[in-house]
Amino acid sequence: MSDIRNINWYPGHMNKAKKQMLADLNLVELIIEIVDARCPLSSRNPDIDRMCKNKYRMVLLNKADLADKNIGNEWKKYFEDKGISVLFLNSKNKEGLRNVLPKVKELCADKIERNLKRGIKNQPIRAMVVGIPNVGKSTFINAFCGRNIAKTGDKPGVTKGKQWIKVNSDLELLDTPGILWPKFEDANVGLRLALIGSINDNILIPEELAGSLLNYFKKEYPDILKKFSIEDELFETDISEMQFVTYESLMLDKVAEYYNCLKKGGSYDIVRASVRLLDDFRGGKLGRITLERP
Ligand SMILES: Nc1nc2c(ncn2[C@@H]2O[C@H](COP(=O)(O)OP(=O)(O)OP(=O)(O)O)[C@@H](O)[C@H]2O)c(=O)[nH]1
Ligand SMILES: [Mg+2]
Repeated sequence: MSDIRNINWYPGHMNKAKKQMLADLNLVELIIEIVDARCPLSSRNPDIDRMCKNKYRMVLLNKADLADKNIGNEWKKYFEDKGISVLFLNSKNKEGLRNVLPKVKELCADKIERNLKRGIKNQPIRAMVVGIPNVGKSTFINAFCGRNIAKTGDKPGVTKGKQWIKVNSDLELLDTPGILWPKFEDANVGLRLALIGSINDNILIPEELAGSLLNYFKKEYPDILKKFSIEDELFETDISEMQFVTYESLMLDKVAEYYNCLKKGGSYDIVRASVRLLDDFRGGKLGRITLERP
């Protein structure tokens, strides 16, 4: 697979968004960081701890409906061991949302008390919602405040500018555009972010992503391969004499067969099959899948 580290994907608006975020940090006391529960570490901005010192912090593991439940508990422990509060969420159907406000109040209790002592009333906690593209920041905000106020979409880069949203008299949220970092030290991080849809698909090669996903299934979720009639025997095929054939390409043939993706002459349409596979993975149709363990 070509190295995702070499992809030049960093669009200009990301640089702008990062500068904006640094400026806006002065306006808030709480950082609500949204990550994708399918890869909670890869989907965290590595700069965030450095940028958000001296702020109250919470991490929401969103899209928990798509992630593997068992591994989720390992992640919870991972963050709590670091002293970071985490909550699991499904912002799409509002599961887990009612735990958020009490957690916010608990985290910011001393600030609320200090205000009361000083006689400052009606001063809401101001929180910035941050995270990489497409993790569900805007969907969370809409669900949380019960109004469709922030624009959402199933591709990265939907939110272009910041927007203040009043949840109630106690809390105001700042929706921000997703920010990615300019380069991935670890190619697997880039791969996971591509798989969850945080990198623009236009610059990615679907067959490569799909091939990597199938390899991951082979290791971690072998039952999913069975669904595509990819049996163990396939990996015993002697491909040493065959041109352009890899185990990944053999698996992709099976996937194309399963989805009935054929070209005019009857050969497999691997690109279309790969896009279908990625869509089904992203939409949770292949089951609850987590891409990394603590
Ligand atoms: N299954 C599932 N889908 C979700 C959840 N939260 C958000 N989504 C979907 O994820 C996609 C991205 O949601 P957005 O809220 O636009 O994401 P964002 O983080 O604001 O993205 P940018 O503004 O591009 O940075 C949309 O298609 C949402 O419907 C969730 O908890 N579960
Ligand atoms: Mg958004």
